[in-house]
Amino acid sequence: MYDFTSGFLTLMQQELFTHGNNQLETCIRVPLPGADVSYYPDFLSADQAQHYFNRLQDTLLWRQEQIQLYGKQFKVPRLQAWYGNKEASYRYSNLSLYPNTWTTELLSLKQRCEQISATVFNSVLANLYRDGQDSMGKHADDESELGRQPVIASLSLGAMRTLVFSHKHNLSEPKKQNVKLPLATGSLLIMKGSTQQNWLHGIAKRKTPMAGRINLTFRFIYP
Ligand SMILES: O=C(O)CCC(=O)C(=O)O
Repeated sequence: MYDFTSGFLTLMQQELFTHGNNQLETCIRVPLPGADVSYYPDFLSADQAQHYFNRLQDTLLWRQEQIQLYGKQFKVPRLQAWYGNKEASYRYSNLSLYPNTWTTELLSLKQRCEQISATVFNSVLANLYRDGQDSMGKHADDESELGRQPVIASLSLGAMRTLVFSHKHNLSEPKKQNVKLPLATGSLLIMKGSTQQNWLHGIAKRKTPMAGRINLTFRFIYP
């Protein structure tokens, strides 16, 4: 049984089930009201996770984008790369991302994520957090091109970082409403159903020195 040691998030339902290849997969349902979130701690072995981390760090076309907020330009506090099918361009925070062509590694990870989630993806946003100072502000993946109830498969590689969920509507005691989920290397988080309608999520900065982390979020973009 896992306990993510935060707020009300103590009761986890753990399931073991098999896939076509007869591999046993541990799945933990994260009990967020009005959300559908599952955590697979051992989606990749430690060796596989290290292999993919190195390959993706070395080969993806990383960029530090600039976004405009309140009329000012800011550098996004992490590196990013967008890959996918030709039709899958993506807009957020006044930023337009046009897809690079799939790499072998991304295609093979996409296939594994599709199998486990029984979903088709046509794109992936890769984020490289170079150290604890890199972060992602709280947001919901609720852009119209993702559809009303998107399925998002989020794969973590490298240093452990904590994903913080905050409820979008119940803000009476915001701190208490935060649910923290440490994401281990090789783990997969699947968000679906009404998760993006009801919850924000983000990665906070950390003061302590830490190694790099890559996160991949596989998505389906409606052209
Ligand atoms: O790095 C993470 O785990 C979060 C990534 C994320 O929220 C996103 O790409 O929208």
